[in-house]
Amino acid sequence: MDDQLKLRLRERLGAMGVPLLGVISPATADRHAGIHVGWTINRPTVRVAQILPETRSVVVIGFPIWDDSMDLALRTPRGGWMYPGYLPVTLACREAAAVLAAAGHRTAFAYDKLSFKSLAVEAGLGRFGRNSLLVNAIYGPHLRLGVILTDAKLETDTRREEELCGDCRACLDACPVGALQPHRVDPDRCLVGVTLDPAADPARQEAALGRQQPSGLHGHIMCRACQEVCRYGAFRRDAPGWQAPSTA
Ligand code: B12
Ligand code: SF4
Ligand code: SF4
Repeated sequence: MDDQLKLRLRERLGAMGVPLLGVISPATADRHAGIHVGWTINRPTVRVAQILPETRSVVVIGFPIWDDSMDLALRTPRGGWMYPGYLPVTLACREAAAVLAAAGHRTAFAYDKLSFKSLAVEAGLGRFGRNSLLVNAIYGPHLRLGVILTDAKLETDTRREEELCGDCRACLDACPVGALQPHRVDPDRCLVGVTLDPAADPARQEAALGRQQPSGLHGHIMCRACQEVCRYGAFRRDAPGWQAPSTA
């Protein structure tokens, strides 16, 4: 067990603005294999050994979102989409890989092959909110998640059992298209899902786009109504004078 290595990961990623980092075992991660990922992905999540056979630890990180620019979806010249707001968490995953490689360890990334929200719950980063997102008591749902598999044996973390949502249903009521059932989003209704799905009907896509904020660039700010109303993440990223929460 390499406690120093986990500490080093926390320090290096903390310096990049990553406050949330948890570790789970491959066995815990594998409990969430076989979940069907729908939308444009349309295949089940896999066991970690199918990505990195030597996996001994699964590192889950959460990167806070605090600015409109991090919710951008930009049109690529060839008509696809890219998401600049996912760059920081990608860079943080690479930094984690660099720290682990310097200690002689192998790493791999997961992208859409694992259920990130389920793994983040297992790693103690937060709980499933009714908005179907991982909700953390400090950062709310305003997070991007990253997962790094490694052959390093790191100390594992545990789930948090505190109930966050209580009787609240604000996100369910806030969704402009009724895409949310408690803990579940319908990707065929969610404005984000409809807009970014290349197979969606163009007229529905156009209508969905019209309901989201234009960015003035070649793109738009993705809908986040179900995040904005959440009582967690009280730092309110759009509030004047907002200051980054401490990375304790
Ligand atoms: C496909 C996808 C989408 C699709 C479909 C979403 C979906 N079904 O969850 C669409 C395009 C609609 C979408 C939209 C968005 N997404 Co998205 N998406 C994904 C992706 C690639 C896969 C998720 C998925 O479909 N999993 C399959 C489903 C069935 O599994 P699951 O949601 O993990 O389901 C488990 C839980 O729901 C749980 N569960 C279900 N009911 C209940 C009830 C209780 C009580 C409990 C405890 C658990 C529970 O059980 C399920 C099985 O274990 C992930 C990345 C990843 N690799 O995980 C990002 C991801 C989930 N998306 C993310 C984000 C941020 C968004 C958007 C805000 C858009 C954006 N700015 O990027 C919106 C939010 C819409 C919403 N309210 O959920 C983040 C979530 C961060 C967070 N705080 O949770 C992720 C993790 C990407 C990332 N790297 O950060 N997304
Ligand atoms: S992102 Fe918008 S459309 Fe999608 S579930 Fe949340 S509020 Fe509804
Ligand atoms: S808005 Fe309310 S119900 Fe929805 S995720 Fe936040 S606390 Fe839970």
